[in-house]
Amino acid sequence: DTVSVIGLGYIGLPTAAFIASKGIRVYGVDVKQSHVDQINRGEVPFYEPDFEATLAGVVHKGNLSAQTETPHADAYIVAVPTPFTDDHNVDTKYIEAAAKNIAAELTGGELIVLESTSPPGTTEKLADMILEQRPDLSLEDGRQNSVYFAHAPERVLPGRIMVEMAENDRVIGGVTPRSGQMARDLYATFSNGELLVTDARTAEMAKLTENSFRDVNIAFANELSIICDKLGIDVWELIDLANHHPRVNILQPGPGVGGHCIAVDPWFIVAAAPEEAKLIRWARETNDAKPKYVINKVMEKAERFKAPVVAALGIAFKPDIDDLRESPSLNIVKELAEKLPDAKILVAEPNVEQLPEDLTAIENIHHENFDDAIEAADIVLMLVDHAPFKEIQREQLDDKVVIDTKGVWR
Ligand code: SAJ
Repeated sequence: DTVSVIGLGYIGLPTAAFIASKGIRVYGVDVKQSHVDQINRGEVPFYEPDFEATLAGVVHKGNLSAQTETPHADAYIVAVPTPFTDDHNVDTKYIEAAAKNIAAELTGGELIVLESTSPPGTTEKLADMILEQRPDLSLEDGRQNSVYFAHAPERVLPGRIMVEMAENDRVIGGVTPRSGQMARDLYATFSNGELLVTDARTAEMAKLTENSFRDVNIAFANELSIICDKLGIDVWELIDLANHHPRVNILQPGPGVGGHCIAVDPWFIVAAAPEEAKLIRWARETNDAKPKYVINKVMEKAERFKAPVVAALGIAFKPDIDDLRESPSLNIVKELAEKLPDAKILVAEPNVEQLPEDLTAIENIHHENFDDAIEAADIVLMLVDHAPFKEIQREQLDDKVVIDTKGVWR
């Protein structure tokens, strides 16, 4: 049996490597030639702890290879981005492109699994797209010309992919009963988790629900942090205390919610049921408003300095990763530089060698190691609780104005 994984990003590539590690021949497909070349050399094009050895192993054994053309395979896994448009609707252009390429290869009997996070109904739409191009194929179970569609949303946490890819339970939704079973068999090759089979729409909604749950809980924490600021209460201590209750588990406040999932997926629910999804929308807006609150706080403190030096600690979207995409901290730093043209912003991000170009292009932003940045600073702004920042000594902060969005120095 052969498997083709379409889209070799944070999710597609580890999935391809895990399946290949079970001795199944996997063809990875990606639009980016440089990405394909890198993978064929056994190199991981992004940072993920402990993944490099697994990838190199399956590539050198010949079980995984990458290419830009979609080949014929017995099963396809589609793991392409599903970004949202300006009006918060899903943009399915990458799914459409994958559908077109897969459709041309099908002969009947194949399984096509959508892994990309998608609004309810997308897997059925993918099936429609393919059948439109290939009216000779059928969606009915058990015919010679049948093709089978399922949704199996990924749930791995970047940074813990090697563990979670193998151990997480998976929700698997078939468009038909047989397709759900076939997808379950495919995932059973590499997953030790429970494989829970349902229909495709429920599986799509389950993924959106999980990330919305987290978003709503973080919004609760972020709102609490603003309330506590006003009331002069330490929100970190408060949450710690409340979480001792056996049925309370509040997440942590911060400078906002970033990444490509939690800040996106709830919008798919809102778009599907705009009248009904009130709390989910409000939570999203609460988290999106948090960076503004942090910026205002810095501006307020900066008033007493003529040309303040601000040490901004961390611009990744969460701790101990190098991923700067959709990062609230990065946006805070950018906007501060613009709003405080006389200030000098010293950005410390130990997980990257260079700041991204859109930051280096700004005159009053400089990359600095965190000790020197703090030393030179009037205002120390803690944005991401990276492990090395936890080693910073209290004495280094004497005489500084400290704004700690992560409760590192409570
Ligand atoms: N954050 C907080 N407070 C917290 C936890 C997180 O402010 O207590 C912030 C982070 O700093 C970050 C954002 O939320 O900016 C998202 O980080 P995250 O660690 O919660 O999640 P992601 O985006 O890395 O991964 C999530 C995971 N989903 C859930 O935990 C329900 C992961 O399992 C999913 O696979 C992933 O989304 C995805 O791809 O959907």
